Amino acid sequence: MPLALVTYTIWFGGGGGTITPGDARMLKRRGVEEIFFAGTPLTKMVEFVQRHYAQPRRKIGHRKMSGNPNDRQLAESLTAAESNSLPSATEVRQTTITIGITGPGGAGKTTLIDELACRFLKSRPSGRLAILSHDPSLAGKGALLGDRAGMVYAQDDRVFMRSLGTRGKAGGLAAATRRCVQVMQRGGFDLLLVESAGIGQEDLPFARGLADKQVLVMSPDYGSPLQLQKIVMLEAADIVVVNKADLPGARTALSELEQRLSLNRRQPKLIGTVAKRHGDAGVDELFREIIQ
Ligand SMILES: Nc1nc2c(ncn2[C@@H]2O[C@H](COP(=O)(O)OP(=O)(O)OP(=O)(O)O)[C@@H](O)[C@H]2O)c(=O)[nH]1
Ligand SMILES: [Mg+2]
Repeated sequence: MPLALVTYTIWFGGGGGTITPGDARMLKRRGVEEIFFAGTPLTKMVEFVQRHYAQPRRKIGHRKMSGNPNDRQLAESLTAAESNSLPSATEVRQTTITIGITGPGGAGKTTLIDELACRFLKSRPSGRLAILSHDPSLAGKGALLGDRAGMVYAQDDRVFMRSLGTRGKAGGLAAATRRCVQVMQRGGFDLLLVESAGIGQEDLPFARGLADKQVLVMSPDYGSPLQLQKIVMLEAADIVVVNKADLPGARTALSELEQRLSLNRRQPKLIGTVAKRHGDAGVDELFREIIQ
């Protein structure tokens, strides 16, 4: 799959052979930094990203970009928030519904978020959605920031997406997350979805009121009921999702989780989803729950 990279944004081209060498020259004149043609090994793309972007953040250049005209300003404010050089802003009453989405690595958080983006775009014809994703920073190598790569609906002009490296902070978020969330909440979005990096048993990424609702996404392969006793996030989640409900063991997982959650003082909603199946009824239910 051809892949184009610009500063802070990875843009995708079409399938193999869609971008010709002539197109590539034109795209580069318009500010795209690199085109990887079909057949380029992933390791080469990762090496390019690490070589060019695992540096201290540069100021965003004034390139022509598509999307909402305020998006570039927002991107610059987020860069300032990440470097802690944002001037303090007056508090505004924010109306953006903010949803924290967390869970172990690979549970399907990003796939679910993209499906939620699809439902948002359909149900709110002029609404705007923001997504803030986190990826772990590997010591000395920067972060892959790969969540965008698998997303389709998040490429829409009514969706603003930003990825953050955790920069060595444990627990699923970055030191700058709260500042970045506040910047995005001031951006006039109807809904903000914050995806944590993959978390462990002890983590509670959205503590201290960072999100209006917290969603824990698990896959059926968490282990046994004993493991469910150790996942602290099960006490804090407003919604618990068993994604990959198409896999063997999903039914058992749902009933074990139902039992586990019945011990909670507060009863979270439990939903089974198949995020990789377009139009899944479980994802519809999740969408209804988060925008309520
Ligand atoms: N079988 C099955 N696979 C799924 C489902 N949803 C997602 N996947 C696959 O699971 C893998 C991981 O999905 P992601 O959405 O990247 O998971 P994630 O939780 O965002 O992963 P990290 O951000 O790396 O923690 C991908 O290969 C998806 O295609 C599902 O409902 N069923
Ligand atoms: Mg992800």
